[in-house]
Amino acid sequence: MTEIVENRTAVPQQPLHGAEDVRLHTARVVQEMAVFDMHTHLFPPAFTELTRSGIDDLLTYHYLVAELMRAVEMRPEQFRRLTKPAQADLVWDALFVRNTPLSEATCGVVAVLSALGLDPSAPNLTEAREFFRDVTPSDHLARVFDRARVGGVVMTNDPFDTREVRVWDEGPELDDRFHTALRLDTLLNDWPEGRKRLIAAGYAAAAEPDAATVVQARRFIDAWIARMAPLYLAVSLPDDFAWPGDGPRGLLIRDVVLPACRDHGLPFAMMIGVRRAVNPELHDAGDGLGRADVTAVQRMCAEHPDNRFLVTMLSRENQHDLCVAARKFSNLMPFGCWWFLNNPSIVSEITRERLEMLGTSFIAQHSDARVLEQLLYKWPHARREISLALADQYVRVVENGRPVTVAEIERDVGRLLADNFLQWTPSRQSA
Ligand code: HDL
Ligand code: ZN
Repeated sequence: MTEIVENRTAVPQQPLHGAEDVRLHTARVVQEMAVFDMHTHLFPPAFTELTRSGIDDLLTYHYLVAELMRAVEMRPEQFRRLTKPAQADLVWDALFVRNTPLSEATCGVVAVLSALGLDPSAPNLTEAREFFRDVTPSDHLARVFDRARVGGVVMTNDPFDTREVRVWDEGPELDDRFHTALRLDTLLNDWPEGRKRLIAAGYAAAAEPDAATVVQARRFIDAWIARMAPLYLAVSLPDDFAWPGDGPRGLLIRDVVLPACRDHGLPFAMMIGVRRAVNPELHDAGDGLGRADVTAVQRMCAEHPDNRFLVTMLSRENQHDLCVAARKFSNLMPFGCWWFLNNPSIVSEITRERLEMLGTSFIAQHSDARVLEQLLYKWPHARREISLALADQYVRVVENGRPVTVAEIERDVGRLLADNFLQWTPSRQSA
């Protein structure tokens, strides 16, 4: 990853005085910059049943399932009883043939098919299925990463997911483009289940976490850090998340997770504002959001100055709050336009207010991709909005009387799309 950071310094200084030049070079640099995608649900082929790729996975993405349920007379349970190809055929017909693919998720699939040279106006999936049947997984993966200009991705690794544990038990062949993140939702948000899993894994745990449980939970986390060398520890948190928090979650974060992060030099990523299972019938597609209380983030940053916090919030109404909180705490790094915010209109708004309040000290985006080929739309769509927002800000600087150089644009874009995250990871910390 270092080579991605060092290449930028080779570019000669070219003071840009005119708005048109600034816009041209900003667009070029943003398009060409290799990104480090710091939150995804992607896995390399070695993770077998966890990997998602191809037209059937693209079309059964839970974003599209939610949209399908609005377009057809069908209960989610009926849909789930269909085979995956049958589900994909139904989604294609309902959302792409009998409706115009106007939503971000459907328009994204159109972009993916076009990027792969497939017909996004096809009446069925025959052509797409033939294409994906003939690809060589490793070549295809390399081609997608290269075309999306993704230098590396961070997975979401759940030590409470039996499929994931099985892969690690088999000693998977790792791929240096895929990095790990230790996801702790079950431990922190569902203590009865987390306790059960800790005990099943050989770690004693009391019904209400006590001092002995804290030691065991820390042993569990240390063991997984040793096993997967994560770049950060992560948790998604509900919109009513409070800090200091009572109950198991507050105690485990304070006495287990934050000390572990400090001892291992790892950031703690909090993804705040999700309201799980708003419509349980929709399964993965059934989650919603709520406006969260950003003072919880402020208190954590204030109480734990030696911890570094990566934070993304799910409510559009929390974005300005998060920018202001980041101005108060240098150990707080806002990241991404998460989930329901990953739409061009909102990515534009969030990026602009972040530039105005934080300069380049934030992580502009993560893809959250679950299916490999989604990189071919999530990043182009984000790059476009980031580029337009950044160019407008540079034009303001130039119109106020200070030229910008190409080297500065490259440095700034590198920070927003890769370096602000990489500088927080252990390897960079030790460098
Ligand atoms: O909790 C998360 O990491 C979220 O990103 C969920 O996985 C969500 O379902 C999602 O895919 N959002 O894009
Ligand atoms: Zn995610």
